[in-house]
Amino acid sequence: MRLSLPPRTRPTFTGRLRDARTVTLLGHWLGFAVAVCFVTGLVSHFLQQPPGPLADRLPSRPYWGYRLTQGLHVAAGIAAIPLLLAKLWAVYPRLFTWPAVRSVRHALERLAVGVLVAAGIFELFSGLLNTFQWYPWPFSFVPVHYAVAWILAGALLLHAAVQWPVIHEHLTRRSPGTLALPAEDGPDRRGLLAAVAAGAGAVTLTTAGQSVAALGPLNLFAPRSPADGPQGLPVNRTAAAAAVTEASLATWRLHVTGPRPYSVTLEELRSMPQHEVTLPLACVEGWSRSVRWTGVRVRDLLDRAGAGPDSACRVVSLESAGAYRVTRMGRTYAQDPLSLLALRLNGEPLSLDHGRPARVIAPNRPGVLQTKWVSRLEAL
Ligand SMILES: Nc1nc2c(c(=O)[nH]1)N[C@H]1C(S)=C(S)[C@@H](COP(=O)(O)O)O[C@H]1N2
Ligand SMILES: [Mo]
Repeated sequence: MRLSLPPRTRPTFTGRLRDARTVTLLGHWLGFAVAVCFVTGLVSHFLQQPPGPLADRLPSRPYWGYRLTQGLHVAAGIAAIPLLLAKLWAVYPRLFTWPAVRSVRHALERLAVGVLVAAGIFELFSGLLNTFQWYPWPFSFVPVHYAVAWILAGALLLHAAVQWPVIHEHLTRRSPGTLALPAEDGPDRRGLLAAVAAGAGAVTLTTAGQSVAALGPLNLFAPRSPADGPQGLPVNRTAAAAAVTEASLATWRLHVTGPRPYSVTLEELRSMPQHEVTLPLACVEGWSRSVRWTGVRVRDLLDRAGAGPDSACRVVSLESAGAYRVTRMGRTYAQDPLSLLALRLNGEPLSLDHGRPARVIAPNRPGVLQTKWVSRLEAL
């Protein structure tokens, strides 16, 4: 245990760049990135798993809302990684503080910092691995990432409160009469901060192309290029993984339940009024892409089953197992004229991997809920 080394063998640190000012500035940036992640993560959580009474009130507009919040979530998380590494570099000498524990209060403070660091590392790296769809752990990503986010937020607030005097002092200090940084901020500190900012900016710009089309050409490191995949759109769960085959489609009909249940063939669906919308598919795993969808309005299908203008629905996929086989579409989404049971993507019939014969596409809705291979709509 390093913390119990006898005094003479403890390392000493002399670099002035690790002083309170650097630590505070880096903490300020990192805190901002973590706050963006936390807020956008909450948005994502509530759109995916709204508490009961809210399910029918979620906003289906702006149609690009989820794309924006999810893109920010992933970009801020990626930017936070170099910031966290720089911050840990700046503070790790404090691990060797001697005496290791001065008082009960000091012990609690150190414990809180330990929780903060562990939760921060866990959130950033589990999120990063999630964008690679790599789950090298035995637990389910979504609930654990969500729960640890609250631990991180609590530990961060506590840390900011305990350190408030230092934060306050270093954030308000300026050279008298000017807005310039204090004279003690020599070229070395400026260089360090500029390097950290450049690193955070570079990793963000070279990955943000996965959700920001204009940054596509700079997309060097993101696991996905949103234009790769059949019909120019990535596939998360393939038809093979979902055990949906051409054969299983041979007898396909869409069943719609409600006061006047009915079922239709694909031909019949194609002869109903078709609508065209351009909507993004915004995947929780970090990529987004806007494409043109053509199909029948969900609300027209529900109407025909005698469901009222306030009805929501349950969407059931042909897929026989899988966490997203059945999803609920609240009233605001089901009644939005942009919500389609899509049959075409960019003018062509859906490929099997994109959900042939029919899939859901709705505005401001997480990708995981844009159900593919739909076989039944149940009016609620
Ligand atoms: N039935 C079903 N639909 C599904 C899924 C699934 O696992 N099963 N995955 C969802 C996820 S996570 C995303 S991001 C989108 C991806 O759609 P795409 O493969 O057409 O790009 O489909 C969604 N629809
Ligand atoms: Mo997804």
